[in-house]
Amino acid sequence: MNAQDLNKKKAAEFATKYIEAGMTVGLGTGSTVAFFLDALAEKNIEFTGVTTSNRTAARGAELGLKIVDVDEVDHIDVTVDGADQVDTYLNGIKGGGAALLMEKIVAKNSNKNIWIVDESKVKPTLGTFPLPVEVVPYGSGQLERKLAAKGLNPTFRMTDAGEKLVTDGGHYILDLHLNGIDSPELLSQFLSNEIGVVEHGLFLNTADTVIVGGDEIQVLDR
Ligand code: ABF
Repeated sequence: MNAQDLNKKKAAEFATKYIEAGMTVGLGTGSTVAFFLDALAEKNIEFTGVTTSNRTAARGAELGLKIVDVDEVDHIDVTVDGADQVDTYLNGIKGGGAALLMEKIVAKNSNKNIWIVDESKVKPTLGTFPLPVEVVPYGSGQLERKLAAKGLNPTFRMTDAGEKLVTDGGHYILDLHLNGIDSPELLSQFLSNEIGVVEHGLFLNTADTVIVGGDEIQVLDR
């Protein structure tokens, strides 16, 4: 296992300390969360998991975990998810796994949000990781041209087969290749107001705690 995966595993295993029997737990998507699911299964903690993607639901079922959809629970005690980039304000970029829409729905319906990341994800400012934007297929070509004209360098997320990736929600992803994001708040507002944008990967004021896996575990609280 390489150093990055080891650090992901460390953060994931540390996060199980926050899970108590009987909790409803939002489960994110990605390889760090996969380590978290494995660790939870090993601890045999009785909880109800709320999924954020078909992949997480399938993995949870393989592990014998109780996994439901977000509308099957009346509240979510805590959501544990990964991230692609986190800044010093605990704002983040998510969606590298193309699950940002359901992840944001679950996160915004959670009493507490914990992100588990390896130390390579933590940066002084956001933006060197391409910003995913989930868009309605109809009109996405026009939207791509508009975002390109704004200098946001959009590219469609493609599958290995060379086709536009279709998310669990039936949408496309435009990744914005930015050198940095001066004002995440302004960019978030701009994108949210664009017709055809379903959701974007700027998760601002969302994470309450970020667990960073490295030589030592770091716990960053908002
Ligand atoms: C998911 O975790 C996505 O939002 C994000 O892209 C991904 C990070 O993946 P990994 O844990 O594999 O680095 O929540």
